[in-house]
Amino acid sequence: MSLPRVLADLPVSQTVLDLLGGLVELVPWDAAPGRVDAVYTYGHPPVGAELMDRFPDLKVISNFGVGVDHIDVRAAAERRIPVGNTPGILDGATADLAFALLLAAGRRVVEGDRYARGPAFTHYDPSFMLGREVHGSTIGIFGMGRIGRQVAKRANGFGMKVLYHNRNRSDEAEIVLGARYAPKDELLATADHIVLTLPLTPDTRGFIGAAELALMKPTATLVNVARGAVVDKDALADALAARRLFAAALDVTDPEPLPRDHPLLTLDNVVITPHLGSATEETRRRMAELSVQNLFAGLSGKPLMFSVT
Ligand code: 8YV
Repeated sequence: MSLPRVLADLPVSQTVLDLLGGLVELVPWDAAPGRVDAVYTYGHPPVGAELMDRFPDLKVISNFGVGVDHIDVRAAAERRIPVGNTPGILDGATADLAFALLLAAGRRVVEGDRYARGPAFTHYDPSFMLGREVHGSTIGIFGMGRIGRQVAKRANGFGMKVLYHNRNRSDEAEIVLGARYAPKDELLATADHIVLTLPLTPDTRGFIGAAELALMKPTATLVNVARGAVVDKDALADALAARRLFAAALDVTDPEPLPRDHPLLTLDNVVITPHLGSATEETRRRMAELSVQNLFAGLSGKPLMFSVT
């Protein structure tokens, strides 16, 4: 009997290859129509209805990651193809990175590193490279899901006042983490540090644009560990260049990478990381395990560990 054929968004990591154990045949993304039993994806390129129709034998789409904005989930549901993802296991790592970025933006860590390595650093100056305080300040979190709650937990440790905005109120955020729900505009106008942890959906595309940036304090920072398209990158570059915003830290951009001539890449008050939210050995290992479990479950017609369909 031939092995199940899995269309894979290459390169597939060695960890995933080991977990697959030679039990499937990986076929490249641009494979010609023919028998394909599953799709294994890392968040890019898109998985749309056309691809599903090109491979009518699909039994499962398994995503290495929690965000499935690149998959047409409705088209998959209509075709009864389960879509697996990896929620719950990457929240801590992603919240850690959000905090690393918040501290980096507020305290000018990356700018300072660049400076300390260069010839301009000749002596200590007490009025030099002043940042914005993190401890005791107000954090505003857009998106109070699992990752947002982990960010709030870290904010508690820093003695921050926590505001959040979400489609639904979160009892856990309010009762356990002491977060206060705020309308979008109030959160924008009040927070010293804003962290985006919300999924990309038609409703959240361009969620932070020129109007929202104009509401933020000029002393505020913006951290995005969600998806790049949640923020209007041109409006953000304008605000940062004009110092209408103190700093931004972006783990995600739209597109990734940014076009080499984009103004965000030239500004000192921006920190950019290459989509590292879940990038620790431990978390990536768990993501590999869960995504492969989802894949094998779908291939054998069993319920997935985690499915969004
Ligand atoms: C992944 C992520 O690294 O889970 C997500 O939604 O953004 C990251 O953890 C990404 O999906 C690419 O694999």
